[in-house]
Amino acid sequence: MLIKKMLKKLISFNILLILFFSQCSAFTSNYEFNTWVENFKTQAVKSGVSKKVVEDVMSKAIFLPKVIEYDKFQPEFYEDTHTYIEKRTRKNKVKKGIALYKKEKLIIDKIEKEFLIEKELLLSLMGIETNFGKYLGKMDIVSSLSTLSFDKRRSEFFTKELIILLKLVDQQIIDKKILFGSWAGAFGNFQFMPRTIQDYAIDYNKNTTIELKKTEDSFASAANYLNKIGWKKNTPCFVKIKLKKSIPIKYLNSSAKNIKNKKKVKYFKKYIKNYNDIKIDKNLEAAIITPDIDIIPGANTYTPAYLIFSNYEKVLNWNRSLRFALAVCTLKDNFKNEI
Ligand SMILES: [Ca+2]
Repeated sequence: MLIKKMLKKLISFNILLILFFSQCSAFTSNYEFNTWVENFKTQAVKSGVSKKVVEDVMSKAIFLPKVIEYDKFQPEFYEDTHTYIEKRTRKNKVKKGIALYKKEKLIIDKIEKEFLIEKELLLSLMGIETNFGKYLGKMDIVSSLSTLSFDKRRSEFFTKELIILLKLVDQQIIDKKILFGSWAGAFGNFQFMPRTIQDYAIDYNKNTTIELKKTEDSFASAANYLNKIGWKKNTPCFVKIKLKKSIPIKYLNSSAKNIKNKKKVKYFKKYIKNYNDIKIDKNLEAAIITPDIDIIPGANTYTPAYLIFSNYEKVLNWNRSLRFALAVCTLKDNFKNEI
């Protein structure tokens, strides 16, 4: 009996200890986060944002643990290519995109002509990013970006994004009341990060504000972005290929960060089983990607494999994920067959 009682006491004491330490660590991380906010505010003022805007916007910044969880668990890093593409390019998505296009035909056609960007590509990006404006994200972007800046892994990148966001508020390009978006700090129908807004977003309908949650400004801004980074209308994005095992491993890219070993398509002829079925200009510059290597445990080295072209790399500029770019170009082609 005595032993039982002692054991019970010991267990409840341990629970108390655990509670005490978890409170302590929450307190420490809150304290550390608040210290980070104070340092950041000084940095933001130094880089030219008015003190009033810095104080005003940053006063509401809180640490969001969920953001770190989302960041560590992105589907781009664990879903195999086939699943990733299939989930994002279904018939239902095509149907929804066509309905939107029919409703906004005049403006979308006008933007396609003016910026030389296929409407199918614009619809595809909007469909994949936000399911045509349905999932714009409800996160407070200032807190998302603050959390990711406070976190050590990509602090520099997100700190820069946050300073740009404050500048956009300071210059009255963005209204601070509408700063809700994705966990990663992206905003609007096409999920623009602050730097993308700064560099490429436009007030297309000239009513003095950039409205990235409305059709006119968001489509024109996305088209302007793709045009400026060099998307070439009516040229290919990627082709699926069947590789021979004789291909040297050095030609297989599996990282979106740096596409290596680009050659003319005809150079790869001896390594591609279905070469004669590929109906594209064989003098185009291409690279080979095998996106499942390194990500999917036990993935086959040679399949799936794709020849990718300059346009594909423009979509990587948008979002540096091999699967994302494949899904965008696949959905774009699905639209092409329907519109
Ligand atoms: Ca506008």
